[in-house]
Amino acid sequence: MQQQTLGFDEIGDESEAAKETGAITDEAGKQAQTVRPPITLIPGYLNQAQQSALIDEAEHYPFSRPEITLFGRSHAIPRRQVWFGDDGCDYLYSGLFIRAEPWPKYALRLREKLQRDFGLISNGVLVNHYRDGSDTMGWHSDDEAEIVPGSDIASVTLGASRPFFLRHNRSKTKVELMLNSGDLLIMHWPMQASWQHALPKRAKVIQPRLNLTYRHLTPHFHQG
Ligand SMILES: O=C(O)CCC(=O)C(=O)O
Repeated sequence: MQQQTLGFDEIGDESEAAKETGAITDEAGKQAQTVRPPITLIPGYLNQAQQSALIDEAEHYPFSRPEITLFGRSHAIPRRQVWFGDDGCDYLYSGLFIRAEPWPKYALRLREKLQRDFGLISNGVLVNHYRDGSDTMGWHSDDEAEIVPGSDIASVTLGASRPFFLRHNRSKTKVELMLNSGDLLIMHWPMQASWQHALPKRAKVIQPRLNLTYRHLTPHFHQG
């Protein structure tokens, strides 16, 4: 790895954090003017060197493709994933128990940067690796019981650009964002209570994509 000794802010930060808010393309016409997801999109939050440091580091992440049970049938998830977290910050979602792996250097630096820049506290990160546009994430909310009430979720994209959908549970208002490499999307509390999100398939995308979602969990939730 090239930037072994450098931290995120030491290798430069050309983002204009918190200055920009994401452009939202709404597909639901009028309704979207009154029902909007509580999100902040910061394009180019990570500079090129910061992105490369994370992409290089992810070559060594212990990814796996676990099976989940849907409608009584078991399927391997359509992407690879790994969960890094503090001691006692294990995660349970879709019936899948994921033990926290120790933090790698740059994933930890990004956690610290998010806290410095936005006061965003997290103690775990789910990293998803999509080989190409056929790997995907279905509609869901990040509303697991161990997520600390009031906490925001920070999602950072690296690699291929992919559209990201949000859908309001009641009105079905749909919002589409394009997430590009280096972008940061903050999903503010209580978005997960009334919106779902998804990363749809895109046959034309041939490049890989990484996504890191930083979450704040109640420690030892699954050991009590
Ligand atoms: O890859 C993405 O942008 C979506 C990730 C996601 O929805 C999640 O980790 O809950």
